Amino acid sequence: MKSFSLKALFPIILCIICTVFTVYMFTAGTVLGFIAVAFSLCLVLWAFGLYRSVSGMVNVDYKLIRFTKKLKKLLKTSSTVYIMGHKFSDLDSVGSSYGLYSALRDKYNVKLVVNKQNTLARPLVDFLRFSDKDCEIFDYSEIEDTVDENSLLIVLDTHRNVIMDYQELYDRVARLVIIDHHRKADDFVDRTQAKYMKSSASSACEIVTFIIRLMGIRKPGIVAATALLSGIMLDTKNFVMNTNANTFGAASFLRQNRADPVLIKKMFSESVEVCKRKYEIVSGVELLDNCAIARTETNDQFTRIATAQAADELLGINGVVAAFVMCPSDDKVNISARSFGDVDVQKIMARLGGGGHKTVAACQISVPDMERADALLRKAIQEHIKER
Ligand SMILES: [Mn+2]
Repeated sequence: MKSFSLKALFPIILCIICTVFTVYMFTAGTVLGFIAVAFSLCLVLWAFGLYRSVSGMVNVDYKLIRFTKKLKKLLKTSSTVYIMGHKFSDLDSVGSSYGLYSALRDKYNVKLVVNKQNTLARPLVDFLRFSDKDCEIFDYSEIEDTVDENSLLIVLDTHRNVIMDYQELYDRVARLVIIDHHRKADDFVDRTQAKYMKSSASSACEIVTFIIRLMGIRKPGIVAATALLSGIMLDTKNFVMNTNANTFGAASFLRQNRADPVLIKKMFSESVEVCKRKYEIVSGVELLDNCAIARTETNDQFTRIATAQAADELLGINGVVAAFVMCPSDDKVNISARSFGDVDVQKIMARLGGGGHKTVAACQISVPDMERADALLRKAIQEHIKER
C-alpha cells in the first residue's frame, strides 16, 4: 500500500513544485515565465504518462524503471543477446525467458537458450514450438560458435551460476544481466552489468511482465501472454502462495492479452502413474498437531514428482498447517515439507539436516528404514512446536 500512495503522489508533488517554480519565474520576467510554464507542462505530462504507462501494474518500482533503462542501453551495444533460465527449467524459467525473448526479438539479435533434454517444462516448450514457428529454441551446442566479446547473457529465475541451464555459456559471456525473484543465496553471481532481484515478486514471469510493460509493449501476443501466465501460476500454486497486488496486476494484463488459463491447466497435467501414486500417498495420511504426515515405500521415476505433489495436496486438508511426505531413496529417506507460512518448515527440516524456505523445504536422513525416519520427523515437529 505504501508504494501505491507514493506512486499516486509523485505526479501531484511534481505539479506543486512546477507551480511554485512558474510563479517564481513570472516574478523574474514574462519571457522566463512562459518558458517555465512550457517546461513545467512537459514535466507534468511526462510524470502522468509514466504513471499511466504502468497503471494496472499496481506498484511502480522505480528500481525496475532504472533497471529497464539500463537493460535497453546494454541491448543496444550487444552483438548477440542470449536468454537463459535455470537447470531443469520449469514453466517460470522457460515462460519468463520466452516472454522477454518475444519482446526483444524484433529489435535485437536475441537467442532463446533452453536445455531441451533436461526440462520440466516440456509441455510449454512443445507449445512454443508449435504455436510460434519463428521461435527457435537453442541448445548450447547450437550457439557455441556465435559467442563473442559483445555478447550479452540475460539469466532469468536464478542468480546462482551453478544451477544455470548452461554454465558453459555463463563462463564464456563477459556481459551479464540477472533477473530473479529468489532470496539472495550466499553464492550469488556478482559480476553482473545489471541485475534486478526482488524476492517479494511471485515469479520471474511477473517481473518480466512489468519489464515488457515498461518497454512500452502493450500487446505481447497470445503465446507470450500464456507463457508468462503459466510461470506465475506455477510459482504461486495457482495464485495461492507468495502473491501480492502486483501478481494480480500482471495476471490481469496477461489475461487482457488473451493468455489462456485452460491451456496452462493442461500444461500442469500429470501422467496417470504419477496421479495414482500421489493419491496413494495422500490416502495414507496421519495427523500430528495440525501437521499432515504421509509416506510411500516405493522408489521409482514417478515417486519424486508424486511426493512433492502429495505434499502440496495435503495442505488442502481441513486444519492442516504443514505437510510432510517421506519417500525412500537408496539407503536414505527423503522428506518433502510444505506449509502456508505460519509454520516454518525450513526450521523443522533444518533440525534434520535439511533446508529450504518457510513454505517449501526438504531433507535427507541417513536411516535404514521408514519407521526410524518417521520417529525423527515427529520428534522434530514436536520440538519445533514446543519452542515456538
Ligand atoms: Mn521461479
